[in-house]
Amino acid sequence: MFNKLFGKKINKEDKMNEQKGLVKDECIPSHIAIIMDGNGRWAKKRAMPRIKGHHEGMNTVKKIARYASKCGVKVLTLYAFSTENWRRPKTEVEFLMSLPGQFLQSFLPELMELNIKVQMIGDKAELPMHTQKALDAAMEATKENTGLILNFAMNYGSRDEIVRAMKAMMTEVQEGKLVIEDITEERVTNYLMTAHLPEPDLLIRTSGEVRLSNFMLWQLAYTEFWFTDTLWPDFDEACFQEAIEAYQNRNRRYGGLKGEETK
Ligand code: V07
Repeated sequence: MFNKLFGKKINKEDKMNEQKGLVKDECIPSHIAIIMDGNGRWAKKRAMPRIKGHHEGMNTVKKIARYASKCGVKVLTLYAFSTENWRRPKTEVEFLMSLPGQFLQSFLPELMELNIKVQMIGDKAELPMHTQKALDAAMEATKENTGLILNFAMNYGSRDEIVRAMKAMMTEVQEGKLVIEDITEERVTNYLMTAHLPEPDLLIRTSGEVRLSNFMLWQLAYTEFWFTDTLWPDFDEACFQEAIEAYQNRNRRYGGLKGEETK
């Protein structure tokens, strides 16, 4: 273990990655989740309307998806729209709902080139039909891709997700398909919208806020958190790399402790 973490000779691949400015392959977090905060503040600082900040935020999504894919991250979950975001002004919500379509229109060729697969978690049925169509088109077009999973949390709330999981389990109990003794942590995990994904290794929140805001409460139980004051539209490859390196350093400090001790 010591050799693996500290004594590893720099090999050709590491050197190449260093030259390309990529973080080292070693211990790349498989699943990174991001709360992309600070778009409104970014616009306000420039005396621009909030929607300009959201649009710029979408460009950051492209940049980070590209970079995460190159680094070998397996899953990138992005909190794009929360169940609480409906309380924002109508024009702002309408603009946000147009972003999946804009994203797809401008980024689909590159998603295909990079072998990125788009997925989502959240309650799709409550979204406007044009947004649902854009999401469906993105997921359908990329469903055979085998690289990075770009997972958008859309109309997502963790408590809502847990309530749905409980209802589904209770229904099965009522129907006699499940007995209460069968309800384990593993089974609860399997009723969540993330059942098919590994748990996040690293959570990033931008813009100086230090809260979870109803994001993946169950899934983040053992995740490393990294907070930055950088606003999401200003977030770039170097910030992302810094977060990954912080994660790698923390893992290294655990000095080979595995399993329960690191949890
Ligand atoms: C949104 C840009 C990023 C900052 C946070 C809020 C604004 C990309 C998408 C998206 C979603 C699904 C999809 C393709 C793209 C998106 C919303 C907001 C609602 F299949 N960015 N982005 N969706 N923002």
